[in-house]
Amino acid sequence: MAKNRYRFCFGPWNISEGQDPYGPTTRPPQSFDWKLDQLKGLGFDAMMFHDDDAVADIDTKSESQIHKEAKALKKRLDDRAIAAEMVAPRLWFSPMTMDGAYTSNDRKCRRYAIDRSRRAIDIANILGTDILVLWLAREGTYLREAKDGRRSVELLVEALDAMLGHDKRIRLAIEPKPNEPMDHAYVPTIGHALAIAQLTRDPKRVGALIETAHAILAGLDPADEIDFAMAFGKLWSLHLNDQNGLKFDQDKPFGSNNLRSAFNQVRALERNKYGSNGEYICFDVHPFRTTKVEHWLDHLANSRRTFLRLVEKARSFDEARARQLVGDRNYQALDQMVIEHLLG
Ligand code: XUL
Ligand code: MN
Repeated sequence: MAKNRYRFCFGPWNISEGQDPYGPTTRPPQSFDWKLDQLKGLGFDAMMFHDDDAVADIDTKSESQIHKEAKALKKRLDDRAIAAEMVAPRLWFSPMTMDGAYTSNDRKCRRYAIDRSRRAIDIANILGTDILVLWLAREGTYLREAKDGRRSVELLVEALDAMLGHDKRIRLAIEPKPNEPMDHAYVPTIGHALAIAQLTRDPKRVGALIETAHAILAGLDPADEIDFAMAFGKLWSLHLNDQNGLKFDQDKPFGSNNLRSAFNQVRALERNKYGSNGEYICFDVHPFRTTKVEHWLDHLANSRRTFLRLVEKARSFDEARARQLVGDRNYQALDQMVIEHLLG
């Protein structure tokens, strides 16, 4: 396999139990330590954390208790030589985030969201990462008349400014998603994320995370989203997975639905040298609901394997011949060349 600079990451939620809105779990829960112990053997280097993956029941704990538990986790990570890739405040479970977090119509709830984000930044510091991921799960509406869209942009900027002010080194990576759980989200695409960055007190420290499935849900080509973010030097993290069209967020294994699109995502990462500043390839993938316990980790191993095989495919693609065909405007031959290359 070609030598490569890539390092890999997943989150504890990616070893999930199979629950969906219409039925219970299909696999028994596993402990966090067990998940941590699987990571290296699967060829992974880092774990990503929601704030309450790092410190359970975070809302019930004092600041000093939170710091103490985060330090204990850091030691467990160090003992296993596992890095923390990012921390993300989970702003979609609490009753305080029922109607949005930073854009809630209730001032007390907005205050809660900002305070919790500050605590998540402290945890990131302790775990040794400067990346706070913001998936803005409930920043949107179930019905448009419920919120003022212009005011919501101002509230988002206020919240980002409070986070940037809390810590001079933290970088905010916004993870856009157009819908689910909301009808319409306020930050559906990378363009929205990078535009909102410009309104903050320190645009240099506000960037983005692209998730394949989220881009597809927005009707966009994930490879174009990657090129766009990287043209601004703003792709600081990545959630590769797959998605079969405009449905619920499926988080399928990378390449599972559209191998050609996966190839083009890898090509975009290759041409932009993603990873050369230490960025990780994270797989935000879930096992199929039907998965047996003994096959529970295969979606992670398979996503990584498919990714590395596509790196080889990207590197062995006949670029000179492709340029010739582009010059000759012979896109029919180019199309077939890609198909033949993927078929091997
Ligand atoms: C939701 C999603 C999240 C974020 C982290 O669709 O992708 O798991 O990646 O909060
Ligand atoms: Mn994600």
